[in-house]
Amino acid sequence: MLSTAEIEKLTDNLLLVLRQQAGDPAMFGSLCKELKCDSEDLRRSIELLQQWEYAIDLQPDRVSFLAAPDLLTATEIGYELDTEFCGTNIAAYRSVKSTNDIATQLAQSGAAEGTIVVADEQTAGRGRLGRQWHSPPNTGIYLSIILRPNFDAEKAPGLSIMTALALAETLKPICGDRMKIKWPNDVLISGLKVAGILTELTAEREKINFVVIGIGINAKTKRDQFPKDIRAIATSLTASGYPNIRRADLVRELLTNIENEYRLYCAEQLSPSLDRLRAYSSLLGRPIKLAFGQNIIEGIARDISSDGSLIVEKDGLLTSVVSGEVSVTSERDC
Ligand code: BT5
Repeated sequence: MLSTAEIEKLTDNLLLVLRQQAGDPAMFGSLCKELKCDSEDLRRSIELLQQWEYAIDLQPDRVSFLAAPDLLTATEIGYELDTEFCGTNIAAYRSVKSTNDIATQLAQSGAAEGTIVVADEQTAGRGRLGRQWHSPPNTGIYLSIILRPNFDAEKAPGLSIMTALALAETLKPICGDRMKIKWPNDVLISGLKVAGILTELTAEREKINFVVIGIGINAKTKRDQFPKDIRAIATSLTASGYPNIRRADLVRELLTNIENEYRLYCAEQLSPSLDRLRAYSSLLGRPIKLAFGQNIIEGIARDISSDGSLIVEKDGLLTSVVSGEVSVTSERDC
């Protein structure tokens, strides 16, 4: 009889074989032959798949794969993932304090570029400046990716908006023009926040050791599941009218887009992406209030520069700000 670890391996292989059959039933005998196991272990594997909520049709002598559950497991994310480095190592958890903390620990112990940490729930998910990120189970995507860029730390701030661009490219086929990027780290649907990004840098002097980019996406949260204090500003894909989301599919698409955008960024920062960023921006041309450090500037958001800064015009003068907090002050001039 196989050990638990061996059964899990067998189950992964069984899943691959069943999926390749695309709904056609597989005979027990031929499965045992192909997977080099006996029928008892095959049955244990099938039961395990059913426990994992895979829809499997089990007949006395045959078995067919019907549908995969909406789980953020390494198996589901890795299935047909076609990237070179983003997501080739996946650490998947049911519940963690913060995926950024785990990714930081993994990076400190040498994890490769592109390693991701993903969780179904966070008990201490965080945003920027110590703020909270509401991270309930079974609804969201909480993902951190480790990058080891070869450029100096001063070029790192643009990585947040680069990631927002990758998210926008991922959500655009679902949400179309309702989806916008709010500089520097939010993605909105019809003005409500559906995703946020937290970039954390570990550097010595000017040399980057590694960067952890944390991404939180509200996929299936119902409107009344948001805490009262964010209900008026937050949304999810489901709450915005897109209920048929499989989170693992979304993560796979996102990893592909992050890899593409990161390659561009390493070569030329945001220069090749500025037109797309401008088109996705929720701020350009609008009157805004921008708080950065101890400063506040009120003016018109005019542009985004190739390092990811927002360019604000006030009294004919242009100011470039690398990171901050923006609110739109009025709908006049839009
Ligand atoms: C962010 O911060 O938007 C960054 C969020 C990053 C979360 C990911 S999840 C995976 C990884 N692991 C972590 O621990 N974090 C990252 P910020 O711009 O500071 O926005 C935070 C503010 O957004 C809060 O103060 C609330 O007002 C609001 N907020 C909190 N939870 C939200 C949610 N689920 N959806 C929409 N808005 C939320």
